[in-house]
Amino acid sequence: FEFTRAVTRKPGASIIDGLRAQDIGTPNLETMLQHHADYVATLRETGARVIELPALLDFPDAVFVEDTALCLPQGAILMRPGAETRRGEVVQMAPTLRAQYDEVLEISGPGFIEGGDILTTEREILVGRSARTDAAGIAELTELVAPWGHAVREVHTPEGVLHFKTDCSLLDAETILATQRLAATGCFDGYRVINTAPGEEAAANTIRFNQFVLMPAGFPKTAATLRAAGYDVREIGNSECAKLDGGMSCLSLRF
Ligand code: CIR
Repeated sequence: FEFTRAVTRKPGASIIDGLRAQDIGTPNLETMLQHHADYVATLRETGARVIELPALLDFPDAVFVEDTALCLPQGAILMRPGAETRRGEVVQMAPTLRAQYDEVLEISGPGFIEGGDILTTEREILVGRSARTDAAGIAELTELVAPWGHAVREVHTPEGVLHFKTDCSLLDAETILATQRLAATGCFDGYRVINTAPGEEAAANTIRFNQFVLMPAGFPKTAATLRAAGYDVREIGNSECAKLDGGMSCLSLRF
């Protein structure tokens, strides 16, 4: 959770066409831009360098850069999104990562995998199978990261949940914030787990970025729990990204 760099991409007018499981309203670009600026400023406040890429109007979900790659200390791996409309975002991200890393590998298929299904902890890489990430994608990732000394463990994303990390996030070397429905599967046995408050499941997607935990605003019970546990919590507006099933982790690549 200690990072010197992050990559983000500005939301553009086409976000109104972004993918969503359920239509709960059209995202407002102005509001999303404000939230996004607040997010980027908070990352920068930690001293990290944030590379902000321009909006990509041809790809309505391109603001959710996390799904395009997995960034590890040894190198980056370009993903192969299960969502067909998102596959082209990877090519758009590649040059930025090639400029930052000596080694950039890629998932070439036939499997699929999206960054939102991957939780990297100090000891392993957890990958949730989901509607976007399949066994073949996970198998290819496992092979690619083995020479770098990383072990991959396949887990399951709960039914009806977009990505594994929609329901969890890493808070520190051994602590994970998770919804009860995900923690109940036992996938975090051996870690310390803090549960989101009942009714605040959407607070589970946070990021620990250097000294801060960035979490979506509007989940006071979970925020209070995290503060009581000693975390320096920053609440960022997420109302517009939430309409597209997006949250704190989706908005950046961190390394
Ligand atoms: C999608 O359905 O792909 C986007 N609307 C949301 C992606 C969220 N990304 C993430 O959780 N890493």
